[in-house]
Amino acid sequence: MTLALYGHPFSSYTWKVQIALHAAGVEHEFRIVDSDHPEHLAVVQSAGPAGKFPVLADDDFLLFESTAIIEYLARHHAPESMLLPEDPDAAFGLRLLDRVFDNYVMGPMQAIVAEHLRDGENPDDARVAEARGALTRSYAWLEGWLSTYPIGDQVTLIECAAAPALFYADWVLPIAADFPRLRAWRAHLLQLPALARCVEAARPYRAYFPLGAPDRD
Ligand SMILES: N[C@@H](CCC(=O)N[C@@H](CS)C(=O)NCC(=O)O)C(=O)O
Repeated sequence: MTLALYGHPFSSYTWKVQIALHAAGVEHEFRIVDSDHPEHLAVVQSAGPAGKFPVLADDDFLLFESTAIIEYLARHHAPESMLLPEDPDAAFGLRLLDRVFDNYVMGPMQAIVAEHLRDGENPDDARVAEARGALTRSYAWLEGWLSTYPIGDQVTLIECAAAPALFYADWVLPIAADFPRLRAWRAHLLQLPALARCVEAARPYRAYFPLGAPDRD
C-alpha cells in the first residue's frame, strides 16, 4: 500500500493536509508539484475539476480537497487520532470552523496574494481593500470564538485549517494588537511540531511570496 501526497511545500492547503499527516504519524510519500515533475502535475490535473493541490493517492484512489482528504485520513489511516471525532454531533463544530478558516481566512488571504500575482506593481486597490475588510471581520469573529476554545497541543481538523490560514493571513494583513487571543493562538500553533515541519520545509521558497515575506516566523 502506498499513500502519497501531491502538493508543494509552500502551499497553504498542502500544509493543511501535511499537518494532519505529521500529527497523526501517518507514513506517506511526498510528491512535489513543480516544473521538474510534470508527471506529478499530470496526476493533480487528472484528479479534480480545478487541477488544484493537494491530492492524496491511496494506491489508485485519488482524492482532492483538503478537508475531504483529512476526513478520509481520520477514517482510514488515523482512526485513533484526534483529527475528527466519529460522532457526527461532536464533529459538527470542527467542520464549521474548518469552513470558517477556508472561506473567510484563506479565501481573502488568497485573494490578496492573487491580486499581487496578477500585477505586483498595480494591484487593484478596491479588491485588496475588500479582502482586507473581510479578513479583519474574520479576525474579530475568531477573537470572540477563542474566548471559549480550549487552546492546547491537540491537532484536530480545526488546527489543520487554522494554522496555514493564520500563518499566511498574518503576512498579508498582520493581526492587530486588538486581537490578543488570536495573536497568541497563532504563536502557539507555530510551535506545534506538525506545523513547525511545514514552516521549515517552506523556508527556501519565501522569496517567491508575491507581497514579500516578512522577516519573522
Ligand atoms: N479548496 C481546495 C483549495 C486548493 C488550492 O487552492 N490549492 C492551491 C495551492 S494552495 C493551488 O492548487 N494552486 C494552484 C492552481 O490553482 O493552479 C482545497 O481545500 O484543497
